[in-house]
Amino acid sequence: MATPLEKWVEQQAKLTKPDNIYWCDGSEEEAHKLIEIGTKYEKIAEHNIFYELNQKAWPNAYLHRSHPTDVARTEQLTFVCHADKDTAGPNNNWMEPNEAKKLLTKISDGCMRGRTMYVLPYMMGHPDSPYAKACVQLTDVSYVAVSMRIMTRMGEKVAEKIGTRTDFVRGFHSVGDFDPNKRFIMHFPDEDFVWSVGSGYGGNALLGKKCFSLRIASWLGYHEGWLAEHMVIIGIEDPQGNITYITAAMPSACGKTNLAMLESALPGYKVWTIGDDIAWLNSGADGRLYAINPEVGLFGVAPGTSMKTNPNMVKALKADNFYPTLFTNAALDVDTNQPWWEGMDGPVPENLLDWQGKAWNRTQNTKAAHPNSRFTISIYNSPTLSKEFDNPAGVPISAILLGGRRTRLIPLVAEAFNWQHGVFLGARSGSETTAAAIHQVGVLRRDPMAMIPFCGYNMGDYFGHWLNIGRKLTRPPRIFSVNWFRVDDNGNFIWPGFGENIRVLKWIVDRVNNRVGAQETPIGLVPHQKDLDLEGLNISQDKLDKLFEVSPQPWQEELQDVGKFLSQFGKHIPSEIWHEYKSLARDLR
Ligand code: GTP
Ligand code: SPV
Ligand code: MN
Repeated sequence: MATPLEKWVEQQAKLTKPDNIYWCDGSEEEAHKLIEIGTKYEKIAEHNIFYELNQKAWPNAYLHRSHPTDVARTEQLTFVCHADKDTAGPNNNWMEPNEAKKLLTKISDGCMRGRTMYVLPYMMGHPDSPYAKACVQLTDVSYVAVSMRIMTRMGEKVAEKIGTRTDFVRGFHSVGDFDPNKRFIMHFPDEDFVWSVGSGYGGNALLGKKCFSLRIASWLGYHEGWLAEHMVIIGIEDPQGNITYITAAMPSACGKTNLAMLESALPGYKVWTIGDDIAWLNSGADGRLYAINPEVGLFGVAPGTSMKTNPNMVKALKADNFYPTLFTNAALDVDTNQPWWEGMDGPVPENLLDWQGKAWNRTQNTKAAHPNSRFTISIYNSPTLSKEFDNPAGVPISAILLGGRRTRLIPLVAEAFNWQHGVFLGARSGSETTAAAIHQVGVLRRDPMAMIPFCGYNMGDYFGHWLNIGRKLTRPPRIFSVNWFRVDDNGNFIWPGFGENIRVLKWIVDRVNNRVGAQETPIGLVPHQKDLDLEGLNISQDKLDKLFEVSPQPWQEELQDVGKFLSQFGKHIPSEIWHEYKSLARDLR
């Protein structure tokens, strides 16, 4: 008798007609076999799927060049198919589920012809965690199979665990023919099912990540009383050896991975990594909020990564890795066979191929590495991995940071007055868009809690859910807004960022431990400058003042934009949010 899992695989194979079906066991040998196949026999556009890099300088590392149209998430092609549009909310594209399936059935018919269907059983979350979820993804490309093995706990044990059960999360993925007109990333939240065709890119194709662990999981959390968030999880160790755990939500390409692996510029402080992208948050029996990272890999932005900005990541990438490391759409230094990207240490190599494999030189007005080029690496390679990483209970959270990329207005750091005020602070957040998704870059958009592309249901209800979670917590984390990206009149970042961000984290740790006071402004509590350790930094007083300035007029304009955004959600916006909105509008007058 076939199990429900076997039946499902068979059904999908009948539709997509692969030449072979291969059940992955998740072993190291298997990963190498898949890499070999991808290196020798499989192509995307004109390139083999994997290309072996200099193994001495970058052990176990391979370069992958994606289809040129397939370099970032495609939010306009991403749908959340609830039974009704109102449940999906104005924050999501929506299609009626049966209509969506009809469309995808047509597109997927025979799409795996000539290919192998890989069956990937994996867990999101530590298997001993009550919140862990057993999942199975099907895919027709070795790159995705190998990536999923790095990013998730993948292996045959998961298939055994599923056994005859029906309640596993299903992900169907095919790269199809990469035609953007036949590219869709569709979510069926009521069936724990994701169906993605036409793209091999990270967030579109590694279905355990944004698709399941955020869009579907946020909907599960809404019903089950927990939160799935686009957040870093770190422990901050102070010179006394005490560790304070925090999470931080920041939109795509706005500094999460760098924060997660921060090398402290302040002596005695150390940051321990638990997660760099996704946090599942549950209330604990002690009235505190606990966080786990459902992933086991990092899918990081390459450009800007260097010994100066993120030495821990460079060490992780260069370590003799047990798991393979993949570089996607990086440039290639022909003379040394090493990957390269803008912002890497050292001089620009003489002989570069750009991310599409074409000869490149620095007189060209283009980037050699794609601005959204990435690396995929096991979190176990990180020299900063927390000893709590595999603790299935998670870590208790003392502070939640809500950040964004704001060249103007938003101060370096501000603390919310309380949980409700903090939820409003998150709801009014915005960020300037980046190359992580295909759209115009550098445009301000509203992005509450960094979840606008990832909240799997009506965002108005999501704010209500945050408020409810706060009511359950007797010792809620404090909520802070942070912004590393404010610029001066010449367009240069005022704050040095990266390892220096520890100075802000130190203030936050001091606040949650009631060691320092703060200054009240209409938007929240900002530091007394004397309480910020700025020793050794060279920022002029007027620029420093700018980092904390709260001037009413631009804030009133911001608030108008926020009001317009929130109004779209109509009756879904909780009255508490409008209450906070009005009280800020009043205080700014
Ligand atoms: P996703 O993987 O898309 O979720 O991105 P992320 O939020 O993890 O961002 P990441 O840390 O990869 O940083 C994105 C870009 O911002 C990189 O080019 C970094 O070099 C840059 N960046 C990160 N932190 C800072 C900072 O503190 N200051 C400045 N100026 N840039 C930063
Ligand atoms: C993001 O865009 O937020 C990422 C990359 O972390 S992806 O996994 O593609 O979503
Ligand atoms: Mn991310």
